[in-house]
Amino acid sequence: MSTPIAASLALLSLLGTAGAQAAPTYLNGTNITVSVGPGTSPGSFNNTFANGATIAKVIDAPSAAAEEFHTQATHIWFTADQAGGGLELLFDFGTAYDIGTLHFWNYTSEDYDVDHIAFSFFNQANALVGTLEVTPALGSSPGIRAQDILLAAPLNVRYVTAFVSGSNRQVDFQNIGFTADVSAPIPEPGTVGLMAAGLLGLLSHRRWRRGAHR
Ligand SMILES: [Ca+2]
Ligand SMILES: [Ca+2]
Repeated sequence: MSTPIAASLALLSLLGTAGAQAAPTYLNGTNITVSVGPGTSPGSFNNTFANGATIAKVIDAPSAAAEEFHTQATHIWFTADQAGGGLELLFDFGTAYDIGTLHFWNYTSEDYDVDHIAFSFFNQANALVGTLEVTPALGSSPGIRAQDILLAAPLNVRYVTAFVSGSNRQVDFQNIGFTADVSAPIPEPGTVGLMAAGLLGLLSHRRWRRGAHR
């Protein structure tokens, strides 16, 4: 007899918690993947790449606040053959996230640091949902900490492409990271109203039927 009321209470409880945010997640090698994209220009990874086996060095920071030192084990160095060339990185988050902060650990001097990053953001269906051009700062020295770039959008991002380049063809950096919340579709106010109206309709219909059977 109380089933419709229980259902409506459960719905209200669900709506009440839908807007609550869990703590943001730092995305790194434990929960996302990275690979070298086909848009990478002709060039050389010098001595830091091992034919792609070590590209995960760009997502190995344990947290957004992590400090890294510039060693063969921690960074990627790419040299494009021609001006304008660069390294394309493809990130897969595995599920959709709303990105809150972008983190970039750059090299510490102009001779080799990254001067430009062109980001493209794609949703679960691989549709483009945003782009961003970044001119990153030099990395701190000697311990390299991330430059944090706050983003209000894009939302619902699963795939990210980053084209990383240097004005002198040199690309050297430690990590790219993202702080993000798992995307949670929240019902539109109109939808909530319709759902509530539907429940009320169900309740009154039950009452009407019970009354009719008396
Ligand atoms: Ca690293
Ligand atoms: Ca530079």
